[in-house]
Parts: sequence; C-alpha cells; structure tokens
Amino acid sequence: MLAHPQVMGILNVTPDSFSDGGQFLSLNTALQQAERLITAGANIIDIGGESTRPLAPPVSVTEELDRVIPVLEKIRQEWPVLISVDTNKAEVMREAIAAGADIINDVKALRNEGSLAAVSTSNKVRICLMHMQGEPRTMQQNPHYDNVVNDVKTFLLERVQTCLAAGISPNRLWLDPGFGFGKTVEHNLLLLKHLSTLTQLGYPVVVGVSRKSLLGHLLNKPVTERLYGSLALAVLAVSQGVQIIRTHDVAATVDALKVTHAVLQPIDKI
Ligand code: 7PJ
Repeated sequence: MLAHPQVMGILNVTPDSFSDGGQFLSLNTALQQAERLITAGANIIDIGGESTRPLAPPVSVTEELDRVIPVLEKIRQEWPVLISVDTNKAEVMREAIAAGADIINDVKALRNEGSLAAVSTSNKVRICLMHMQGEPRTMQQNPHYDNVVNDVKTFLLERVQTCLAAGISPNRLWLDPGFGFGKTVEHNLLLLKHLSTLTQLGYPVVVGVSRKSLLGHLLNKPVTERLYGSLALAVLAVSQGVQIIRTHDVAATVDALKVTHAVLQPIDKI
C-alpha cells in the first residue's frame, strides 16, 4: 500500500510571520486556528514561535517558550493530532518534547549547539532535518551551488549520518530540501523537478512551498493569491513520492492530495 500523503498545517504564533503574522498571538486565537486546521483535515500541526523571515528580529528562548508551550499543551489535551514544533533552539526542543511534541521541525537540521542532545532526550520524537544555505538574515543575497540537487542531497545525508552516529534511529528522520532557504527561483525549480532524488533515499520527505516567494515570482501575485500555485507544486511533489506537505491552506491541500493519491496508488481493476 502506498502511504497516504500527510498534511502538516502551519500554526504561527509569531507577531511577524510573512503571511499571517500577528493573527494568532493569543492562546485562544491560536487554539481556534488549530481547530480550524484539524477540522480541515490536517494530520500534523506545526507550531512555530520564531519567524525565519530575512528581517525578522531574533526571539529569546523565554519568549519562544511562552509562545509555543501553552499552545502545544492545549492542543495535546484537546485533539489526537500529531504535533510538530518548528524551532532551532535546543531549550525549546527539550521543553516541547517534555510537553508531548511528536516532531521537532528544525530549519537548522540540528546544527545549533545542544540540539542533538535535546532530541536525544526522547527515543521516539521524529526529527525533520531541513536544508538551508547560510543564515535567514543573509541567505537570499547570493545563493550558490555547484549542483543544487546534489548539494542538498549531500548535506541532508551528512546530517542523517550525524544523527545516526548520535544513536538516533533512522525511522525517526524526515528530510526537507528547504524551499526558499538560500535558494533562487531556479534552484527551487530544479529541486522541485528532481524531488525523487530525495524521496529515493528512503526517508519521508517534507515539502513546504505554501505561499512562498517562488510562487510570487512565477505568478506575480501577493501572498493572498498563491493558493492555486501552491496546490500545483504540492501535487507535483507528492507525485514524486513526497509524503508530507506543509501548508497554510489545509482544506484545499487535503482535497488535492486525496485525488492525487487515488491515481498514484495501485489500481487493480482495469
Ligand atoms: C519551512 C519550515 C519549510 C520546514 C518554514 C514559511 C517559512 N519548515 N519552516 N520546511 N518553512 N520543514 O513557512 O514560509 O519549508 S518558515
């Protein structure tokens, strides 16, 4: 049986995220949004307390914990959904795991001090290792690769090896090429075209293209009008074996992936 693709709904609890910043700051608003995502069919809720926008101000550990942990605890109490925490801080990882997070989603792929030890406090939490070239503040200035597909693959395999050497079981690892993180439009398109190079590695692959500037460039449309483009890329990704789509628009993505999956799965009757 081909696994059904999973939809990871984005729950930003930041005042400054690029497309929905500031809307979900209070606990109640965050929970209402979580409920909307779950009702729309999200399998995973990805809670983020720090924006990775190039010009976003840094957030302290305490501030990030205050934003993320109460929301995580409440969702854990109320719904049986998988919970992911989008963070690159070891302290936030530790607290999130202690509060019952199922997945740590790290745009730094556990390269920050203490992160490997933090995710090792559990022997079951999943880890999404994402590729990023450079640092959020400067990553879009002049991204360069010899061969973007190969370079991203090599980086992710190196991070996998580091995790395995630290005793993390391979079935806990997910990979993500990190669309928009130190990549030109052409780099993003090449990665999208060759996603099977990553899915062939045998780890679940996550793709997050929802409303991103790649779509803005291709469509010349603002963030509020990038849904159809986002759906096209989600379908292209899943047709190459991607198992998890990270998105703001859960209901539309769930439908798009349901019909995609119906075609992709083995059909016995001719
Ligand atoms: C991603 C992410 C992504 C994973 C963000 C945004 C920017 N985590 N966190 N993959 N993007 N795993 O949502 O536009 O692509 S923040």
